[in-house]
Amino acid sequence: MHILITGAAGDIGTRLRKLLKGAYPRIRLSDIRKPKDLGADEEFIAADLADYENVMKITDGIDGIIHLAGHSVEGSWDTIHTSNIVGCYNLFEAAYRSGVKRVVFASSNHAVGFYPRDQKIGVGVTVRPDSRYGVSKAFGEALGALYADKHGLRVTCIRIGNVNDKPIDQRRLSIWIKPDDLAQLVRIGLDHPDIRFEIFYGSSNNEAGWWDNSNAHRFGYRPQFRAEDFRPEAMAAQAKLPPDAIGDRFQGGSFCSDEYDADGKR
Ligand code: 15L
Repeated sequence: MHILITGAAGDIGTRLRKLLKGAYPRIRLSDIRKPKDLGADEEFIAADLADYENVMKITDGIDGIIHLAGHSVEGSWDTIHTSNIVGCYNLFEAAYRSGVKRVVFASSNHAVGFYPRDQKIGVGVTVRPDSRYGVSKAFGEALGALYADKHGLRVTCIRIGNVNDKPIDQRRLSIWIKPDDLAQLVRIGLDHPDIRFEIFYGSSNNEAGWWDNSNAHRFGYRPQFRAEDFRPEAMAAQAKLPPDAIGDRFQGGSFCSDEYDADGKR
């Protein structure tokens, strides 16, 4: 398989390309900027996904795509629209036209961030985005479903929690994913013969988790890392954070409280 990683110069892209190197001998990297640590043996093509011709170039000859590119936090509508709506549409359309077989889409917990923390949710719930960014991830999931159902692409959307070496506060004890576990989920999306359109939660083995990830388990996902191993340090870091009444109520945290003015206004 010839794999393409978009957003390869970003934090997740940088971690994943190292973890996946042994598994896929042919990996093409793409981003607007060149990764700082690009090896002489690595294939890189610069591309702006808002430009469809660019996207056709990077998808040419590719079998499977790990689509990480885009604006990765909340932003202005203009930014989100260009990077995450137009860019994501171009990616799926070019993948289809280029004969790509599989796409693994980096969705986000922020597509469902307005679920309260005391509710456990599976992949069947209605999306409840907590930001324009979250809306763009819900849009990407919907596009993935369309290209899977209408055109037969095999699409896996991973609602990624927080990718890091360890959980950095109380919220992240529930949504943390170690890069190695994310690599395991990505490989299921690229390799599993029964994938058509699936949504997984991107979390490690988190006792305090809010997500029912049985769909990922059904495809063989066995997370190897436990957030609880880091509880004391995560809670010590939490104690230094200012209180956030809205953010602490909902799964999306500060993405929910940011610009929030729903209470008692109408
Ligand atoms: C995300 O989707 C973001 O890309 C990342 O920067 C974190 O904010 C993460 O969610 C999170 O919720 O911690």
